[in-house]
Parts: sequence; C-alpha cells; structure tokens
Amino acid sequence: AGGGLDPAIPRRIEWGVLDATARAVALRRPTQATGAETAKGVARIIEEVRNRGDAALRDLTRDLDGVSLEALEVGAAEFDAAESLLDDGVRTAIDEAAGRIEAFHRAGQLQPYAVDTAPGVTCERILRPIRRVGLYVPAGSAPLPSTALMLGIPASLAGCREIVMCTPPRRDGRADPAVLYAARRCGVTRVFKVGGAQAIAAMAFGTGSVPACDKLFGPGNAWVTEAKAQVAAVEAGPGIDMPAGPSEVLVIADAGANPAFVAADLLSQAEHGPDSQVVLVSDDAGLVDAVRVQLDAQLAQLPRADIARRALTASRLVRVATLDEAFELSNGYAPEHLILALRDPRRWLPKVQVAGSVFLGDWSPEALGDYCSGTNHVLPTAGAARFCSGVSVASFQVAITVQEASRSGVATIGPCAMTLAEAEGLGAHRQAVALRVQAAGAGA
Ligand code: HSO
Ligand code: ZN
Repeated sequence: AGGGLDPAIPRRIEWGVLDATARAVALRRPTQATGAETAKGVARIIEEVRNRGDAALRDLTRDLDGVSLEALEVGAAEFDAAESLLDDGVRTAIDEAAGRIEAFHRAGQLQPYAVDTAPGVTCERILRPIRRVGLYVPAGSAPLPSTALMLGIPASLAGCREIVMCTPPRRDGRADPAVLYAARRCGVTRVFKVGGAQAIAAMAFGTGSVPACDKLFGPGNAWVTEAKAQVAAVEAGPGIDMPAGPSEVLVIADAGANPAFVAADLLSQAEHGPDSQVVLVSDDAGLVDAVRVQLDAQLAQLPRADIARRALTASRLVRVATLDEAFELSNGYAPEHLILALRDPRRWLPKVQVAGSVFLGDWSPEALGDYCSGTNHVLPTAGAARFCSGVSVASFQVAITVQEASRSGVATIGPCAMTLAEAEGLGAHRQAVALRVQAAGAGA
C-alpha cells in the first residue's frame, strides 16, 4: 500500500508477525545525541558559571547566542514594550488560555489533612510552597510562551515566594515579547535573558544577578536536559521537575477514526523536533493506510516539514489484532501523550494504566492541551510516565507532616513504640518514650 508516498512516511508494521525482540526494537525511542561530548561541554559551562557568575553568563551569551548584554535581567521598560508590541489577538489568546489553565490547576490542588490516629494523637500533612523556583522557557527552534504559562501558573498558585525565569535572548538582545507577556501575566517575579546550560547553572547555584533556586523546571534541548541532570546530582544542588526527553504522542485509532485528524495529530507532535517520536496503533489496516496517505498530503504543506519528516523516519504505524492489544502496547510504551481516536473512548479509559496525558475522542487534539484547554503540557517523556506525573501545583510544593500527642496520647500508644524499639535494639528510642509514659502515669 501507499506507493509513491514521501519516503519519510513509515510502512505499516504488522504487530502479530513480530517476536518480542522485534517489538522492543520497533518501540525503542530514538537515541538522544547526549554523547560524552555534550556531558563534558555542559560540565565545563557549569564550572564557568559557578566560578565567574555573571561575567561567565555574559561571555557565554555572547559566544553561544551572539548577543552582548549589559543587563541580563529584563527590566520594566522591556516588559512594557513587549506588551505594547504584542499582537492583540495573541495577547487575548494568552489571557484566555491562562484563565483555563489557572481554573484547572486551582481545582486540583492538594489539600492539607489531619487524622486522629488514636485518642490524643493527631497526625497532619501540611503544604508549603517551595521558596525559590527556576523556570526555563526555551526559544531554540520556536519561542514557547505556552510553556511560560504552564510553569508560571502552577508556581504562582502554589505561592512560591520567588519565581525566576530564564529564556534565551533573541539576536536583537530582547526576550521574546509573548514569553515576557505570559511571564508577567502569571506572576513571574524576575526574568533573565540567559539560555542553555548556562541558564540552568545560574539558577542552580546563583550568580550576582540570578538568584539560586531550590527547584528547576522546564523543557529544553539536550544541553539543558543534561545540565539539569548534572546540577541535580551535585550535593546540595537543586531538585528538578522530571527526567525530560523529546516529545512523543501515541494514537490509538479504530476503523471509525478520521484519518485526516489522526495524521494532523501525529504531525503536530512530529514538528516539535527531529528526535520527536509519533506512534499510531490501530486494529484496522485500512485506517493505517488512509493515515499514511493523509500524512503525505499534509506533510507537504507544513512550514516545518523538514523537521517533521525527520521525526517521522523514526516513527511507527502499527496494526494490531485487537484494541486490547493496542492498550497493552501503549501501556508498555508509556507515552507522554495518548490520543484515543475511538468510538466511545471513555469506555476504554480504564484500560489506560500508563500515560502522561490522555485525549479522548475525535474532537480532542493534543494541540488543545498543548495550549489552552487547561491541562499542563510539561509531561513525562521517554517512558517516565511509568513512575512520574506531569507538572501540577503540587510540583511547586513540599508536604510536611506534623504530629501532636497529648499526655494521655503518649500513654496510649507509647508501649507500642517501646516494644518496637526493643525489637530493634535501640535503647535511647525506648527511653524517650518510656520517660513520658511513666511521667504521664504518675500524673506528674
Ligand atoms: N507538545 C509539547 C508542548 C507544546 N506544544 C508547546 C506546543 N507548544 C509538549 O510535549
Ligand atoms: Zn506540542
């Protein structure tokens, strides 16, 4: 099927004829180019920034971004200019998106709670904002104001005291105006025009102008990702949001799916980067072939066709025997995004065990979630959905447990602790409880 199509469009794979090894190979993620070279380069940049602070940031920005900056921080005048420069339609769209993202994230906040686990013994869990958070908003192949919203909104809902953002400067020395507008819109306190590994190093350890942060967030290229991993591994270094990799989508489609919609969804993820991966799984060979034809037709029209074409080369179009098998495959792959282009998609939702974010039915393209439906688009990639969730308000908080026992409370549960302390051979533990139990009993 599909003679004469763009050679980048993958052939249909018949899942049934593959053995376990071939299946694993078929669903392997494209290996990222994070070679030893990148790791060494990143380590050098981190050293530089730790040693020379702002001076290193200026030098690296000149060498890597081609701009000489006096002030690294965006000042009030540049924020104002960004606002007036911005297209009205874009400004309104950012406002509208921010409203829905805020509504969804606000409703999903964790609640503190308290339980009396015994008479006179109260245990609680309270929440505190992480005090200083650093958000990275990339600008590489496209500036992403939506990412500023996805990070800034939950950070400000959490009540973080200091919300720092780094984003690469453009050639003219300014930050992208839409990123600045989005940042200000959601309460980001300070924005710095620094990109790449040097931005991560600056927010991790602080420089004269960039404050050191307790946790770093956000997507980025291989250098940014490597820098996050390196700073997080340093003793007393910051935390990071999640292990990040290139973007992915997996679509499960049945015979009734719309091939044009499915192809458009696959291409919207493929255009992110040459190392993005898109996967189609269907129980209908005809649908797969129709999607291939649509991919060919739509690809030719895309402004970023070259990028999408490279991503498609490492992508897969798979025919399985049943939809149950499709879900098995998907749960094993652990996609960042999962689109269920199925009849009665909600009926299939219980089958989803592993995914960053799910899109139900023909009318819920991933691009809605990327921008403005309300869910977060910073999601676990590279299979991390097996153990990790997307960004939420909770990502910007720490939970602290609290307990309070009364005199009678310690008398009630103290013997339990004393027995366990004895069993572990920890006499001081036993003593700390026994003294109270005795004093409580004596009515002291
Ligand atoms: N799909 C990306 C998010 C994004 N899309 C930003 C457009 N802008 C996350 O995987
Ligand atoms: Zn996207």
